[in-house]
Order: sequence, then C-alpha cells, then structure tokens
Amino acid sequence: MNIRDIKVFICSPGRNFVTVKITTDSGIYGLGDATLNGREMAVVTYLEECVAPCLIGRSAHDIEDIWQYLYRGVYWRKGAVNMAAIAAIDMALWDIKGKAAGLPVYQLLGGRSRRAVTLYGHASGSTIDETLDHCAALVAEGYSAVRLQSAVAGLPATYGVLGDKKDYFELQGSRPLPPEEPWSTKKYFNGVVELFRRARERFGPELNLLHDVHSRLTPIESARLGKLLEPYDLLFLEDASIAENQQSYELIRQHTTTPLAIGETYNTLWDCKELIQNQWIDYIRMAATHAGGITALRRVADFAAIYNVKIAPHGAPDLSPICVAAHMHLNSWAPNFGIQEYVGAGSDACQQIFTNGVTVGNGMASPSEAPGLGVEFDEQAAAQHPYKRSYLPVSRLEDGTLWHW
Ligand code: CS2
Ligand code: MG
Repeated sequence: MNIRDIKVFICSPGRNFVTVKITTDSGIYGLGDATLNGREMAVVTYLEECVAPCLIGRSAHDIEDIWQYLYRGVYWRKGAVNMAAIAAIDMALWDIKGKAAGLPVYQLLGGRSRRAVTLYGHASGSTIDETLDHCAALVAEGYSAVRLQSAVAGLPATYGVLGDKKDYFELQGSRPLPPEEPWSTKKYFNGVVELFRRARERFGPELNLLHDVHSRLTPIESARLGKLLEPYDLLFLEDASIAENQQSYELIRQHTTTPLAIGETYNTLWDCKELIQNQWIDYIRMAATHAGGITALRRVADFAAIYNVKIAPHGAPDLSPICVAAHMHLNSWAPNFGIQEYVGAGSDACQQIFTNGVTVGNGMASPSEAPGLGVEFDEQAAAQHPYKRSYLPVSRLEDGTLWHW
C-alpha cells in the first residue's frame, strides 16, 4: 500500500483550516490537520514544496519511519511549521492504517482506558455575572468542568472573551492585519479572584473550574495568583507564565498548590521535558496538530505518565475537527488522560465540510468506531469557503510595551 498522492487544502468556514489528504495505490486515503493559526500558508507551502515530493511511492504503513524521516532527516528540527506539517502527515497515515486494519485508531494505540472522555467547556462574559450565567448554561447541558474567563474591567478588550467586549479571534473570519490589545496585570488581578469566589459561591464545591491566563503574568505574579485562587480549588490554572525558561515554573510551584497546565504552543517534548521531569506542572496541553501528530503525542503521554503529569490536549477552535478526532482517540487510550478542552463542533459551514464522528453529550465525548480516525472531508464544500488572511491579536501593556502571549 504505497502513497500515490498528497493534496493540501485550505478553507475558511468561519476560520482557516489546512487539511492534508494522502491517497494510496490501494484506494484507501487518510486525512490530517495542519492548521497553524495566522501562519497557515507557510505550512501549505512547506507541505507542497518540501514534504509531499519525498513521500510519493513510499509505503503508507511506515508511519514511524516517515515521522523520523521528516524530523531527524531534515536537519531543521522542531519549529511550528515543520511540526504541523509532520502532524498532518502522521494523522493521515494513522487514519490509513486504521482503515487498512478495519479498526478505529484508539484500538491501534492499545484500546480504551475509559468509558468516555471528560470535556471542559468555555464560559465567558463582559461581566462576572454574564460569565457565571454562561457557566450555568453549560452545567445545565451536563458539563462537569468549565473554564471561566471574564472581561477585565477598565480594558477595552479582553482576549478570549465573547460578548460586546468580544475578542475571540478564532471565530472571526478575517483579520487582514493583527489587531492590538492592551493588557494590565493590576486591572486583571482586581477581577479574577472575585470571579472564582463568586463561582464557588454559586456552583458549590463539585464543579471543576479552570482558567487560562494566556501567559500574561510574570512567574512571581503567577505564584501570587495561584495562591489567591487556592481557596477556590481549580482543576488547573493554564498558561500562567511563559516557560521558555522552563525553570521559571519551579518558582511558581514553590508558592502554590493550584495545579498548573501549559503546552498548547509546544512543538516537541523538548519544550517541556524539564517541566514534566521536575513535576513543575500537572497537565501537558500539547495538541496533535502542533506537536508532530499522534506518534509524537503518544510519546509525550507515556513520558508524562512517569511523573504523574496528565495530558489535557488543546481544543480551541483553531484545531480542525480532524485534530479533535485524533485527540479523542488518544484520550480514549492514554492511561494518564486528564481532561479535553471542547468548544463545540464549529460553524454550520465547518460541519458541512468536516465530519469527525465524535459523539458528544453530557459533557463527555467518544471517538468514532469507524476504521481509522472516522473523519470525512467534503472537498467541494470546502472550495466554497476560500482562505482569508487572518491574524491573532498582539498584546501590549498600557504604555505600549509589547507583552507576552
Ligand atoms: C486558548 C486558545 O483555548 C485555549 O486554551 O489559549 O484560545 C489559543 O489562544 C488559540 O488557540 C491560539 O491559536
Ligand atoms: Mg490556552
């Protein structure tokens, strides 16, 4: 079963998605996600120009060798563009192997470790009340875990918050230039602790609560936030500070027992080796699409398990339904799975283009039982929604200093 053809598609049903389709000479094909938010065309070019020509004629069964060929063999290791391209090829090959074997991918990984995958939903709002009402709606749908984000009072926009202070970039069609958003740590601290105090008051002790800082704090500020949030018992505090210097998490860890999560921008295990090995974090949030696919994420999960770190894959709307499917297979298998971020099935157009067979209900999900990943991609429907250049926003302090993301 050799690779006959590799096609790369880019479509924009509300936001951009890059999709890879590998067809074999037996007629079996596989699909993979290569979406890199705001840098989509770089991956398209890399796949078409540098990757696809090297794979034509090779055995589609050689997942591991092809992974090594594209990683070790290329000299330019790691990197977001490279690893997104490898990821899409890898997912498509697992999809093909599953179809050839007549088994869903989670069975190829070793079978189920749990009945279903626990999800956390997103609640956000312009005010604390609005955020908590949004949370109540998710609880009514059956969610046992919810991420809370409230607009920062006194700032014109807050990243990740829907509503009239809306700035949830992922759902926006096109941003021909990067918008800029101000950030104030002081203003943020004023509201965030109150948000969680009020959430516990309203929902009681059972509901799992989460929060994403989007890396806006310095390590000592993160340490302080973790301490202040301890009474409200978060499932995890995500991306409190950047960890290019992984040791900065040692400082945060020494000050707080609030569980810590990080990793959605990481491309390889090397980005978080010390974080995991030293048990400075509790959840690793790498995504199959940005970290070299199922082959790579499976290794991350096994490494993390040794140090009591769980996987909690990134699940924002900029990961295509194909990546969502890949995560559901990994999550069903991984003995050290923690929780999966989930933001719904996407726009109507998105659902028309992609089918991923994932069953969602009561805040839980299960992968498709169909052979492979269980995903479908409608090429004609995708062609109706052409690529639109779009960027993530840039963050600046109120005095104009460029700030972390
Ligand atoms: C976020 C994302 O879902 C999350 O945890 O951090 O909104 C993230 O900022 C985007 O996926 C960036 O592409
Ligand atoms: Mg995040």
